[in-house]
Amino acid sequence: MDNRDYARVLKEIAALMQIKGGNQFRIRAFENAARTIETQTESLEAIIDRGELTDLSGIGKGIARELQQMRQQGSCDLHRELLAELDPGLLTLMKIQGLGPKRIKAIYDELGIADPESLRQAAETHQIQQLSGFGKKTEEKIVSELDRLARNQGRIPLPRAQSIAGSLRDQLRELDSVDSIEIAGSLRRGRETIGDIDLLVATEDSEPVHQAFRSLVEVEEVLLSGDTKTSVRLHNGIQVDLRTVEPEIFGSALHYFTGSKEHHVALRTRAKRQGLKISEYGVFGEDESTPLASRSEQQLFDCLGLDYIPPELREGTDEIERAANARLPRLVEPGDIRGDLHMHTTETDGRATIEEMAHTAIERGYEFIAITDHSQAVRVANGMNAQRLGEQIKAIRRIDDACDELQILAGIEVDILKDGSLDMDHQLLAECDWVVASVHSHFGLSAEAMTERLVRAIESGLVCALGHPTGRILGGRDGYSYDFQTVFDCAAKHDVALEINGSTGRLDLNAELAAYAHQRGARLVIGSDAHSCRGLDDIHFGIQQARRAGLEAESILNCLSADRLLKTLKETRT
Ligand code: DGT
Ligand code: CA
Ligand code: CA
Ligand code: ZN
Repeated sequence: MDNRDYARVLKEIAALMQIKGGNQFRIRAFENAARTIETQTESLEAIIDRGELTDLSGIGKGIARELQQMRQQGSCDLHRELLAELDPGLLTLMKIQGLGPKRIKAIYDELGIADPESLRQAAETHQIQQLSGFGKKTEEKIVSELDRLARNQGRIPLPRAQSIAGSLRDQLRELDSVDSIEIAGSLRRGRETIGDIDLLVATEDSEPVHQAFRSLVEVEEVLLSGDTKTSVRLHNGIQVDLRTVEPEIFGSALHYFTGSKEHHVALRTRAKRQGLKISEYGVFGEDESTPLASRSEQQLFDCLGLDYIPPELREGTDEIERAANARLPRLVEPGDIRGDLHMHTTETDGRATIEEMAHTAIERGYEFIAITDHSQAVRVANGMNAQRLGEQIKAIRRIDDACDELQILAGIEVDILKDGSLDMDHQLLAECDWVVASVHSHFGLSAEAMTERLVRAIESGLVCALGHPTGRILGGRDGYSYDFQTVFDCAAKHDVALEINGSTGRLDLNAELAAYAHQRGARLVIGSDAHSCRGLDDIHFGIQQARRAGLEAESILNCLSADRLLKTLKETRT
């Protein structure tokens, strides 16, 4: 979670207490604490980990306790209790502009409304304008706001934005006047959700580029268009900004439009001390007409006396200090990945056979893969019972024997049942080379019960990795709650890897939790969770989140050679 997430939860708590009719001082305290966190330039998690939370103005012991719990569990009891007592739908109502906590309380108290659908009905039948303090205008505003929320459900998941941006980039790259083109902004940094897409073009002749961009078939509406910037909205509602610059300043412009804003603030502060100025036009010393660096990002960082900072680390945390001291991690790269340990085949819900998956893996240059089809508890996926797994293991061994270029491991994605037991005969699990254990049901357990459930699975001694460890659906369902520290520590102790699942709907673990898991000493594994040959590509999203987590190849299990992987597994599973 970043500082904004912590601040948001505190604000929601304040609003929920207001709706419930809580103590005004306490409500004010939560609002003030949220403001303090929002204006912090340092990562709140670093402050929590140093135990310096209560040094911040407006953060007392009580609020500090909630924040620490959020750090450990991703959520806090107070927030959960308030939502359980009132209604989770209230969180959506809070997104409606013009409806502060006081008005939501009035609607809730007078009409018992706590969700957007009932609110729409009440507004359309003119019950809202009859409440004291509400008028016809407010009622109309509520309806149009509900429409806006329904249309644009906030930020776009990274994988979706990536495929749209990639296609726009590839079309524009064809133009004669385009020297080079890059995706910038939060998408280049690999944030898991994207506000809008930013494209940057180097060109000597910008007019035809803007013209072509405005005329793309994907474009619904041109929001603004000038010599250097065009903004459009696509038919799918996504906004795209295109900027054009001269090739001489492409590096500094790319750096500028990649962001983040927080990274820029920190970098400018440092440059100022060195008597330097940074802008999208370059790094400047005394002479403000000729830049000292501007053509490439590498030049720019060289000029500032910094190691090159990869875009994934440009979030304004501690990357600049580390770059200044040659202490940046050597982030894992696609070429470091030697195999993929999470994929499905036609045996359950995949669309390709074992042979087809193996063939694609060879084309990708992998040394090994594991076939991990579902166990029977996942009935919708046609999960395997013990007999089918037995046959599947034999089939995998047979295909592996006939295949010299690739080591194909016999594996399974076994379900972790409600009580933490594994949905498969233990003998057969022991026979598998690789066992991913995942939760696919009973997401609503209490944090305590979920923690016990995961711990029990880890302690079985049969599991090699925990699959998509939080169960969140990107832009959809939140992950289940449990005590991350307890589970990650337990995984570290038992040499069970935690997965960074790259499939487009998940990105799970996310970067923050992956960094935390690493900090707790757990090993990570990056999996595509492919359900087709093409699905193997999704490993890239997992790699990108691992990079945002600051991870190096040596922390990642599937960067080992096949021999070392098998040796490690043998040592840890007996
Ligand atoms: P997003 O679109 O909300 O996911 O996040 P970004 O980071 O893509 O932000 P966006 O699209 O507003 O701007 C792209 C980059 O341009 C941003 O990361 C840094 C740079 N930038 C834009 N506006 C400002 C600004 O007002 N100040 C500074 N320092 N940089 C800016
Ligand atoms: Ca953006
Ligand atoms: Ca933008
Ligand atoms: Zn799964």
